[in-house]
Amino acid sequence: MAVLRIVQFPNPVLKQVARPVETVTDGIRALLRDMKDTMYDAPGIGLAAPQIGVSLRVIVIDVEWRDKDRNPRSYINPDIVETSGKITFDEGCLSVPDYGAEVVRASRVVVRALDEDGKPVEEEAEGLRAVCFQHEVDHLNGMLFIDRLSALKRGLYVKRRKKELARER
Ligand code: K1U
Ligand code: ZN
Repeated sequence: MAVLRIVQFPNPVLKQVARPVETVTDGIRALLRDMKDTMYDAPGIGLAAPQIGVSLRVIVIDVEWRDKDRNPRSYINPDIVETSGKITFDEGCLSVPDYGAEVVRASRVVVRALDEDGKPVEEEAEGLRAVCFQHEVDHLNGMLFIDRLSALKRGLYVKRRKKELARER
């Protein structure tokens, strides 16, 4: 088991557009294993590779593990190919410490990706699972949930975070 350090805002890796995985190798499967360990340890319901400092298009998701058994799923090169509806959800982010805010997103998505064997998969998700897919795919595109807030709300968070970091130094 390997729990990795989660990078936090404003680390520049969180702003990068992550690179697609070309071949699903044992190295990628090992990365996904470590990402699952890290997600459960955090604890979180999803994690994207840039959050552990790896700029590759891979995510892991398990939105129900606190109520049910663990059922982690991995998605390599995920692409949201269809969206519909609207949902407002109070989001948090493991890379944006001590902050939560409401974000409006699609309530239903269809995602295409590769699985851990490199096989194409297509999945439809609704509700929290749909929100989580959008949040994680945003990470792969260098976007945080605070980038989806008003300039005022985002600005207030950024100011507070900068003060906290200055105090830690
Ligand atoms: O990507 C991340 O930063 C993980 C993030 C995912 C997420 C949260 C909320 C809405 C959409 C996506 C988290 O998991 S934050 C922690 C969290 O929400 C949670 C943790 C334990 C139990 C339940 C929720
Ligand atoms: Zn996040």
